[in-house]
Amino acid sequence: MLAIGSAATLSIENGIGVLTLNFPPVNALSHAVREAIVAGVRQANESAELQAIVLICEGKTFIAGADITEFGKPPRSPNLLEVEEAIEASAKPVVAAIHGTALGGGFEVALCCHYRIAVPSAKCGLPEVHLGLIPGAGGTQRLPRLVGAEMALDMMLTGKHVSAATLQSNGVIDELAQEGELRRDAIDFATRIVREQRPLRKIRDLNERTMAARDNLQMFSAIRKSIEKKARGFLAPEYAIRAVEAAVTRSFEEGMKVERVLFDELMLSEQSAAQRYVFFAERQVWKIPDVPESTPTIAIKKVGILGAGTMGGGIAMNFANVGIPVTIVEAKQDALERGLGVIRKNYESSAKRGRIKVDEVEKRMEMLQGTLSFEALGDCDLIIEAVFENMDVKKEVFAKLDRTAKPDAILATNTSALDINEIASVTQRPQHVIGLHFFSPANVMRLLEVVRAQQTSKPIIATAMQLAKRIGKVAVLVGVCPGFVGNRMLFARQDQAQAMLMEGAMPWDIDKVLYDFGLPMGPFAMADLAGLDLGWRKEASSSSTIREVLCEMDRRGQKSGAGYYDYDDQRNPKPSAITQKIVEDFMSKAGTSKRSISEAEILERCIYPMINEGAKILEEKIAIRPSDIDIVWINGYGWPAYRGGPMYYADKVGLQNIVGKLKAYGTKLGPKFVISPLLEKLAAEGKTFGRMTDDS
Ligand code: 3H9
Repeated sequence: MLAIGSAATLSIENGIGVLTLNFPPVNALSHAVREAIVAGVRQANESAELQAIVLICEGKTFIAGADITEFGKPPRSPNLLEVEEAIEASAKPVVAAIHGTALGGGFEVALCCHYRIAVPSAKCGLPEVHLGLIPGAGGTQRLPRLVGAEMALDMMLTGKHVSAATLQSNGVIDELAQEGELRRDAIDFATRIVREQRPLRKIRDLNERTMAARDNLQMFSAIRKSIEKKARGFLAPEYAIRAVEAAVTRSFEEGMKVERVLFDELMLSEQSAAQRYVFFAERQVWKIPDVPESTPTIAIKKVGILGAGTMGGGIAMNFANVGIPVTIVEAKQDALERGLGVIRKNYESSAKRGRIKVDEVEKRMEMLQGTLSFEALGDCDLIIEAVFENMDVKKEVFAKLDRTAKPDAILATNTSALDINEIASVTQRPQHVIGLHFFSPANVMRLLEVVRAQQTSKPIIATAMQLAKRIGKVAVLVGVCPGFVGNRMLFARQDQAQAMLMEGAMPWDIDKVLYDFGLPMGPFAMADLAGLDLGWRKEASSSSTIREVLCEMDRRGQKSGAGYYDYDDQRNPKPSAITQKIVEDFMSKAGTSKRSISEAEILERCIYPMINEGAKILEEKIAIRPSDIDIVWINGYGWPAYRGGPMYYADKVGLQNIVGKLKAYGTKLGPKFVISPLLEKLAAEGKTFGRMTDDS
């Protein structure tokens, strides 16, 4: 066996050269890996003993893409295109042997090999879109030549990982290997290729599918239309479409040039920089300084959920989806049946849309056991309460849980704002109490705020984080304060949105600015969606706020056909003359006069107080790091990933500018508004949140 640089070895078996990359953690195409591939292919070609080459990887995966940490640094030769040229031009057939995931540049390298073999569990994908990029090493030109423009674009626009079986049926994977026997089967396959004198198959030369697509160019406008809503504001999806259009309408060489120009432009864009930041931020959240990876965890074999309402039901689905049995406890039979009925309907509609297999509906329902008996929670390892959001109710439930649950069970609350220390205080085991704040709809939203109370033990935190990963959530560990991270910042924004109503901005003026900024909706549309009557009681209502008046008029939001907005049958919102009149009446009662508020002011007064609150959250150590706050906002509130999250955005605007504006808005921000000392300090020292820990 021959060492090829620091990242690979070349060994010879039965006349086949096995070039094995070994570059943990994911065999990314760093400089060392690129060099090793070029050198390995050259040496194999020079050796008279060898007749074919197998490119295979050690560790958990085939090449997972270009090395993202190298982006933005000066380029070093050989670049990826040179690596691919070396493979494609090899006089001896090169076989990619794939396990784990071949992603981005890794998949593109595989597409330059003459043949591909994969184990059944392997997956391939082009996830560059999540980094604000398009495939930049020929993926946009080669894949359409193999699978057609439509499927190729589907992979590029979704970034999804496609199974080896599907790819085999589409001609991307030539052979499936036996699981666990990839090396043996790849050598075998290469030997057959040599024996049968198969040609050096180059995907770049296959033009049949792209030529055929020339008769169907309207496909591209249909694809553009289909992604309009999801891709709003993002550059990369449109660029991917343009690159594939070039694959269809131009020669391979010209298409490659188009891809390069588009890729380079995106690489230099602010969007990609932000999305690359998000990539690493999403991986940081799992790292908790005082809870190391070695912390022992508790096995969660059964989960109990208290409450079968919207939240409880949605939470239960997360566990059923991964095969963890769930006991759902309700107080009344009809509520229980209603809750289970909603879950079944959700699964059935997923099956109808092809998101899950039809037989999965029953399999998942079988994981859920509904009961009226509180005692049935006695054998659960984790119990999550999702009952009415009221401290007295929660305390009563926790005292009862403490008596019922087994001694080492985790007791979790799904409260979105209440003091978990107070809830924990009624139990004999506060170290086992934790917050698991799911976001609605709980079976869909990726975010989970894991709330650490004063006495929550480290194994309980480690277990919660591990479980979150298992159910596919992005978990962010936060501390106890009203609203935790996400809602606390949301409250700061709502304060200003309400204040601006009283100065003359209408709900739709404010919402439009935030929508145009890239958020899925503004505060008033969001309130209408959630229901204005959340926490409202008719008996206690005294027409003292705009919201109360709206509820008193049965304008309770989307569900009642009207709220801040008027809604048609399709729930499309329209500015409402009634709401406008209510707002104006409130203004005249308060003696305030209407002024024109610029879009810039609306944006700054909505976003900068959130950033200020984020800074206070860091000061109080409620969040571990600024990027954790960004992940909360991206995954829980739809903050556009291409703007990197509120704290990242703050750094781009400049903290001095933000503090300056907050000071200039002065009393308009309200008498209780206080600028965070941390924000002021960082601004005064010319620092950023991103480098806060390095510098301050
Ligand atoms: C591209 O290829 C562009 C080309 O088209 C054109 C170029 C010219 N680079 O996710 P994990 C690190 S763009 C550097 O926790 P998992 C990651 O930060 C690229 N580092 O593991 C983490 O580090 P740490 C297209 C990378 O098992 C560690 O590896 N490719 C890269 O849950 C473990 O990662 C992608 O976008 C990378 N490419 O998931 C694929 N990838 O331990 C991105 C990972 O210090 N990667 N790291 O926190 C993934 O999707 C997942 O990492 C993968 C494994 C599915 C592979």
